[in-house]
Amino acid sequence: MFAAATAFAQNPIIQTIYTADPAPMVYKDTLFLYTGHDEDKSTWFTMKDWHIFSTTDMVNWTDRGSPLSTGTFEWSKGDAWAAQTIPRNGKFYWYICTKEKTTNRMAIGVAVSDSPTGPFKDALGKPLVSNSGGDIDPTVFIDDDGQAYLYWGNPDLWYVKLNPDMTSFDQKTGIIKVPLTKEGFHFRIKNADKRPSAYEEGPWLYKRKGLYYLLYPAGGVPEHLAYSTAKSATGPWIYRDTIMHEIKKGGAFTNHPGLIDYKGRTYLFYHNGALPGGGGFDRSVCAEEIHFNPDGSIPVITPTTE
Ligand code: FUB
Repeated sequence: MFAAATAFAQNPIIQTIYTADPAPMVYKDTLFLYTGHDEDKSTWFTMKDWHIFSTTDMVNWTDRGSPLSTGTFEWSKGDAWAAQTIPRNGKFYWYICTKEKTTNRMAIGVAVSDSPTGPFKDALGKPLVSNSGGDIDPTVFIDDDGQAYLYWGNPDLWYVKLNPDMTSFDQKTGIIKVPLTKEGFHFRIKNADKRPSAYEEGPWLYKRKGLYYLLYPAGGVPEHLAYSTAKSATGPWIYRDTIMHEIKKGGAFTNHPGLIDYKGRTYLFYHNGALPGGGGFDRSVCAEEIHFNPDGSIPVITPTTE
């Protein structure tokens, strides 16, 4: 048994279903965890809905059900991939990616609710972004000056400045492609001829003491987690280091970061294949408390299930 100061649920923190692509959100006293849902043993992702869990102590988790599925979006053909929710103006905006019927490519949509647990409805009735075909893994961030940003993408990394309504973006700035330079995202060794950097997908934005952190799965398959930092939410990004090495146990070849402060501590959420029967398409969400180094860098985190 852990002492109270480090009390923590056993990883994987959700043991009733397979979950993936964790996106934590703090609202009032509660940490809400928005996840994807891996459904069965297959040779590709079988994901039809998104789920919500919540905790107030990082030990006991409450299942808040699944108030959002690909069926919520009339324009979706299927695939409930990575997503993230954020509160603003008394509403909750859940940015998702799913396959668009008309293009047969992934696109980004947004659902809205008056409550963190739903019911959610499609805010637009059409995608918010249908851009490159690599429109997956949206992450949303509101800076201290109130400007909201949406980053996403695989293999390219894109962002927009969201308007205050959170369901449209600044058309003057448009959709910006982030330059994937060696300085920002570190040169990858595997498939170096195919991609310019280690950045893969699943970006997550976080700010601490005036420094912006961009976390992301990196390095091809199997993915590890890495991060870059910048002095503004739009970069330029400087590559820092690996946060979590490739997870060998369980066979999950993807990973997906979500970093958040809660009750004076900082937690890294990620996923692996550690639940019995788990694997690359049957993943499970885990969390680790992290402690920044005095210079603001993030140490390498060892998953407790390794
Ligand atoms: O869960 C489906 C996809 O796998 C996500 O969109 C990626 O981030 C990877 O985790």
